[in-house]
Amino acid sequence: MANSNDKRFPEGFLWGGAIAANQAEGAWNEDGKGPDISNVVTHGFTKPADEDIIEGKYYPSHEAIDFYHRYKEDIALFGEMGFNCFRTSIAWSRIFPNGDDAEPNEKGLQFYDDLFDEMLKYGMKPVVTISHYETPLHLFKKYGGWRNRKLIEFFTRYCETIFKRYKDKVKYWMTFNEINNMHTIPYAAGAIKFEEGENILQPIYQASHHMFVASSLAVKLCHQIIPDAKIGCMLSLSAVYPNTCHPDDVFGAYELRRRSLFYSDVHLRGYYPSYIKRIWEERDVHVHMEQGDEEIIRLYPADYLGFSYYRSTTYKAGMPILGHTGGIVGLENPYLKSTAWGWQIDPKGLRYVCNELYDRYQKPLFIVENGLGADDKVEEDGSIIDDYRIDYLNSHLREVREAIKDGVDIIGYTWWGPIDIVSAGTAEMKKRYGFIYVDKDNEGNGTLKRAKKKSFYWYKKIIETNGEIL
Ligand code: BGP
Repeated sequence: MANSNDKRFPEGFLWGGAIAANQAEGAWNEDGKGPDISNVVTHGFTKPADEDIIEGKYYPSHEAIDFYHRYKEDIALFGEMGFNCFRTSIAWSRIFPNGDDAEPNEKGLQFYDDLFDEMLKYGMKPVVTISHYETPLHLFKKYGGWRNRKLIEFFTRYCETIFKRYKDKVKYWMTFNEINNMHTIPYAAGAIKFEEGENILQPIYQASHHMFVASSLAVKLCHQIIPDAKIGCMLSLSAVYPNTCHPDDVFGAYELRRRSLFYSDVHLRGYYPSYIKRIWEERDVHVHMEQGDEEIIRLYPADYLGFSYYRSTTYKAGMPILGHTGGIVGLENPYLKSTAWGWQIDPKGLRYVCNELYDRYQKPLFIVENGLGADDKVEEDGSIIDDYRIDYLNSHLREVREAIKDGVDIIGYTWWGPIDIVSAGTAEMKKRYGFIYVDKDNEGNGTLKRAKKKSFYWYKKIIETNGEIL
């Protein structure tokens, strides 16, 4: 920003939206795509998934919002809002249907060529998540997911294939979506298959190690194949506060936060932090590392930190920190309002997290998920007056602007779900994030017709003025 009362964001700031293949594309088994772990999920990733697809059962990801066939219409709508970037994931099993295939699936590669061409046609830089809760189901069933070191080889083959194929089109990459969710939703984040009665932290940290090595190998390959690209790590980093000023709550919140920051510490600093040793000892975790692993992690740290921010939660001494699944359940913060899904709305928390992360890493940040899920109402005349979403957008972007003024280097902002898509946590359609409404309900009924909400026109103005209107 030129001077302190300049309200515009920096020149070249990336404005856009973010989705994930499994929550939008549908066409779950079309053109050679193999099933991935999202295709056996019925009620979101916080509940157990089926081992196999059960004939006749409804799986939200099978059709999702049919982005696979409708992406040209949707990208045109994003272009109308003025996006200069757009984040989505490549579905690993479109490229390698089983994950361990020797050769890629050309029809899958061609789809993403066409998709990136469409984005570039509208001036949108593709921002690609390499693995967004979409591990090929076969890798879960045959290998037990990321707890098996073989996945490093399969992931590296996948990365080399897509880097070579899309090197002239994609200059922003990130490896694993919300890798710190290995502790809360290990099936989604690491496709981990657990054994009866085992200490679950053992496979969680062993799988995490394999993913750290794989991510560093991806950084090495990306820099070799696409020298002008940036490849980041990606974490879920909504804010965590102590429930009271009691020292036990304060230190407990600090420890809880560090369970997530452990993942960005390794990805961005390039070594295992000293505090992890005590955690592993106390929880009887013995991570096996092969010769050269720590060297790879040290030599190839991520270029930037991508993260999702939705809310803040509070921590009270005694609440579980590790080894639980199903998301971090905080206590009610009396100073904040909640969404219909109980997520506490905290714009200032975003400024706090941007400062916290930039102070810790001094590497560029990319806010690749921020948004409000709400059960929008369609009026008689077809309009959708989502002022609550406009308020959420304005209040969070104003705090992003404050963070930039605080000296934080922020690459860009992609609103999560610029079009209504399937919720990851609950698999619902009615938890709508979009500036664009999609006619589909939780049971899969609807025409899939798209409609612009009031927020569509507002985000367009924000981008047009590079934030000055905020
Ligand atoms: C994050 C995921 C996204 C998205 C988001 C919103 O954890 O990276 O995939 O789903 O959460 O959560 P939900 O869809 O459950 O509302």
